[in-house]
Amino acid sequence: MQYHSTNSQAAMDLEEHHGSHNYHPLPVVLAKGEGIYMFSPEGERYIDFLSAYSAVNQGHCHPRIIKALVDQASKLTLTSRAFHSDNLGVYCKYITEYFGYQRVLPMNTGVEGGETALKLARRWGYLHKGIPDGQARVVFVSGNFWGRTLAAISASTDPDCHDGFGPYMPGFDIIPYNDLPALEKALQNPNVCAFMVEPIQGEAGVFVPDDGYLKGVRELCTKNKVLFIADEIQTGLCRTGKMLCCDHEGVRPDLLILGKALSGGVLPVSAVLADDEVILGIKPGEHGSTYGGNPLACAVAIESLQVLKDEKLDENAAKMGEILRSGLRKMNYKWISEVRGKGLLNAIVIDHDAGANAWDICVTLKNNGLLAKPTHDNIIRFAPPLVITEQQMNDALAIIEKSFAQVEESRMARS
Ligand code: IF1
Repeated sequence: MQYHSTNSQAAMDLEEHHGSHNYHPLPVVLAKGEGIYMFSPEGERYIDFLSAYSAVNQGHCHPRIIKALVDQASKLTLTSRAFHSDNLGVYCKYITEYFGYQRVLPMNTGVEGGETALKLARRWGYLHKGIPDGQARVVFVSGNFWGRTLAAISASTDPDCHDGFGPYMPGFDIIPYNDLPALEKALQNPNVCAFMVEPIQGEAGVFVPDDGYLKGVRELCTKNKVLFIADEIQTGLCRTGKMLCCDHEGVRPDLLILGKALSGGVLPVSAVLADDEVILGIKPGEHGSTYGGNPLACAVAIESLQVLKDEKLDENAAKMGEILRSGLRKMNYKWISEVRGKGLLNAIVIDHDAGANAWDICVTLKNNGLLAKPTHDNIIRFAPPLVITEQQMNDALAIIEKSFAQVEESRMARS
């Protein structure tokens, strides 16, 4: 039985002819991952500057996480929640003490975490805020991204995510991001049960809100008896230089959604953390998932979280992020209109009118051994695994500098 293509072109051809076309990948094929690197079937080495959208914060195939996976996989992978396992309770205790919440509801993908958070919030609104049944509303911000389900795209303001999939989920209000007066106004509606927001907007293009925004969100939600739901699926788990992005302002959301690097990029694991009043609103049989809280996920998630702490990946992300942004800011090409980010969640904004194209830049970077991908046409996200060393960061900056020089050279040749 053949499990892999033997060469890159064959791999791409098979995908083209037999797979769906819901992505437009960069023309590169990977066969092996190790730390910050991925390798093609032909053995070419690439520095990963996307980290599977912040799912491999601990680096590809981290030995401790793989060991936890293999050990557990050899014992018991799935019981379903129809029965108990010998490690779900251990995981629940570990993760709730790790983040300081009373309880956790374990799910699989990030969007299932978001859906779960919204069901918990609506239920809380009916049970504890006196919202009339079926009238609960949730406030989101424009530019939000929390997945691809019909509820998630119902909240989206991005036509590529939203359009052509109606009818949409009712009960959602949209306000501008980073706008506390707009939030204060929206929360005057007594039927609002929750405000869901990313502490830094990832997909929208790494939008970092003003200092004080998260504190303001916390205060307004408390004042108006509205649940503050922080979607830390991309910003959490040391990515922005703190364990949680909310930690930069010392705020504690009422519901914390985690995913992606919760499993170190090994299998889908997500979680919603909250206290009793919120999480116990859902009774037995009212919510769940076949794989939610499976023994394999529990074992991998414990080890993935422990690695973050043992290797101090929050501090490394903060330090390496400073080096990355200052290095990028020295590359002052006129077609780079902005460099922004926090920790190792960064992006550069490309000014296409100045004669450079984000996709072409990413192809040039790929040809020079670094993998990144544009988001929203003109924004390139730079988000390497948090295990990157200073030497490796300098190597990456050298590749970026070389690539940008090549882009500039071809731009000049065209002008
Ligand atoms: C794709 C984007 C990133 C997320 C936040 C929830 C989810 C995501 C903040 C849902 C997922 C992924 C989805 C993936 C590409 C990637 C992505 F470009 F789509 F938007 F990271 F920015 N909250 N983001 O970022 O988690 O259900 O995927 O596990 O759909 O193309 P999921």
